[in-house]
Amino acid sequence: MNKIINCLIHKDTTCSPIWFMRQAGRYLPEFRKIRLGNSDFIKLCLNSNLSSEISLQPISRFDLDAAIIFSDILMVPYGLGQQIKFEKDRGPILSKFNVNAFLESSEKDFTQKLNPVYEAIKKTRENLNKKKSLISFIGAPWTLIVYMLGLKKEKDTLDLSLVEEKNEEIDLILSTLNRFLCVHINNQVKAGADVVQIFDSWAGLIPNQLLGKYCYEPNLKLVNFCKENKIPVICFPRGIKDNYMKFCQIIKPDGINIDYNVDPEWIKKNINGTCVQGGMDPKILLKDEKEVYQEAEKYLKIFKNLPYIFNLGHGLLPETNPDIVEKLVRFVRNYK
Ligand code: 1CP
Repeated sequence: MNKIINCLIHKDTTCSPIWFMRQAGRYLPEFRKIRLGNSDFIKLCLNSNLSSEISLQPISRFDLDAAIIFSDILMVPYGLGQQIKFEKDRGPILSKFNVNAFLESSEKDFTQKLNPVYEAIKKTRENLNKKKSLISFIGAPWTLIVYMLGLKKEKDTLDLSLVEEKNEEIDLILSTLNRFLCVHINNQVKAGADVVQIFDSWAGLIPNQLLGKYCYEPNLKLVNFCKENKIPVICFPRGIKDNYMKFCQIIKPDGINIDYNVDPEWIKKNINGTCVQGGMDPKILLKDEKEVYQEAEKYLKIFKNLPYIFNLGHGLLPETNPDIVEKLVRFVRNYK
């Protein structure tokens, strides 16, 4: 049994397993080299040899307990017919959403379109030490809908009037998306992934009175699907502040990733039994070594003798120096 699953499921508290969100990405020169020759990001995600190689890059460098498959949450809207472009410094741009084409999508076509992702998982699993987890992931329905319908305005605020205007369309999309996300989870697990992380990166934009409908309910359905299929699942409802407590009470995931605005002492008191993951601000990794160790120690101390997976409160930043990542991994490993 590997350390991450032991921690998530059996609540083993004897070690803190470690991995990082965005551990396969732009802070690594070997990733940038591949990216330079592959300007179409979606095509890169669909190149199973390269995406498996990228998933394994951080594993060759650092003593981590998990690989995360190199893919993107937007592969699901892609599989459901939307065109996606990534423009430098602008983030993803999606073609206009066509509700009829979306509702008529077939599971067979979807699986076929995303088959290279599953092939990449197979290849990665074959080349990964059995003691390490292979994490697959999905975007939660709300976060995907934010991109699919372009609900975000400048400066990462929500266009609430658009949400109200599209209320019925969003309801229709939610149930269909849920079905395809379950297919995607299932396909990834069949290919060899042993943990699922659900990224609800824009949950923090949802007004309080709509959290039930757009965050809790869709996450609960997906977590229950994972539980029925005995797949350990970690949720990351980024930015929901005090509602992390309610989220855990309602959804009861195996693991909860906290963001860096969550007070770790507060979460420790308020969610008994759930394995906590992450928390440390990725910006700290741009500071000097001493500060990095101090901050890491803060989390390790607070969660000592509790099921805790070391990670960050969001992904590693592209400016991060890989040497500090290596030092941090060693620090966490040697922490007693
Ligand atoms: O080289 C590049 O320009 C691409 C940068 C990049 C990378 C490395 C993107 C574009 N996606 C990824 C890979 C990725 N995305 C992974 C791979 C595995 C790993 O973690 O190492 C994962 C898990 C994701 C998930 C993802 N994509 C999320 C959820 C996590 C989060 O960051 O909140 C989101 C929101 C996306 C959308 C996305 N993909 C890429 C960009 C620039 C964005 C937009 C982010 C935004 O709108 O701020």
